[in-house]
Amino acid sequence: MLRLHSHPFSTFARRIRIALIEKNIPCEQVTIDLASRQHRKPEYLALNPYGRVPMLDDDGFLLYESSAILLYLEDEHPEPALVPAGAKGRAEVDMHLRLCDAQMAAHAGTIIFPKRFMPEAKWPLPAIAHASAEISKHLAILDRQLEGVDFLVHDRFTLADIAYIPFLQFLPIMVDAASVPANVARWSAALLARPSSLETVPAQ
Ligand SMILES: N[C@@H](CCC(=O)N[C@@H](CS)C(=O)NCC(=O)O)C(=O)O
Repeated sequence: MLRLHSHPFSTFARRIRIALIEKNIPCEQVTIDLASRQHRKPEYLALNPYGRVPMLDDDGFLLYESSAILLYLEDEHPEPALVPAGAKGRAEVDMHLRLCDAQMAAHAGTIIFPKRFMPEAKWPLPAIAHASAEISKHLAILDRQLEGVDFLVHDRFTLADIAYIPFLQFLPIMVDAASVPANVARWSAALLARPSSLETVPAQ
């Protein structure tokens, strides 16, 4: 039996919840209460020594890091395929997963966490401005890659798109809306309108 340890507000866990829905994989959801620091308790650290969500438990096989979990689910549940067949398609998906983490998620955290959970007076404004500029640079690159296509890899919906969805949700608080390039805006709107996205929209 699959068990996903997650939290409804977690961007990284949302990637997995979307993939589970897209692949129609039954999975028990265990909420780890981040607010009460359940993720730092010895019982949870014994499962994931990094004390983060998501964490997948497949009959005792424990896996953390959302990108690794996405690829594991793909291998274990290949239909419907969310990675194109062949070395090139898989490598491109892997490249985008890593770039999403390095160029988007790393900076998004600097903005999303304070803006969602901290009073405005405590927002680290210089760090937020830097992160926002870095995200804008990345969006410009994505925009060129999305010219004339609907998805990042081989013009079909893949794990690469899923990895971005939780962060695209917060684009309006990360960059000036008017500065979102047209192809990214089109891609983002379509991804956020998918039933799997709508079913997993965080309450906050
Ligand atoms: N690189 C990790 C990041 C996971 C992560 O940072 N999760 C956040 C929630 S979105 C978390 O557990 N934060 C708690 C903490 O770091 O104390 C992944 O891709 O799974």
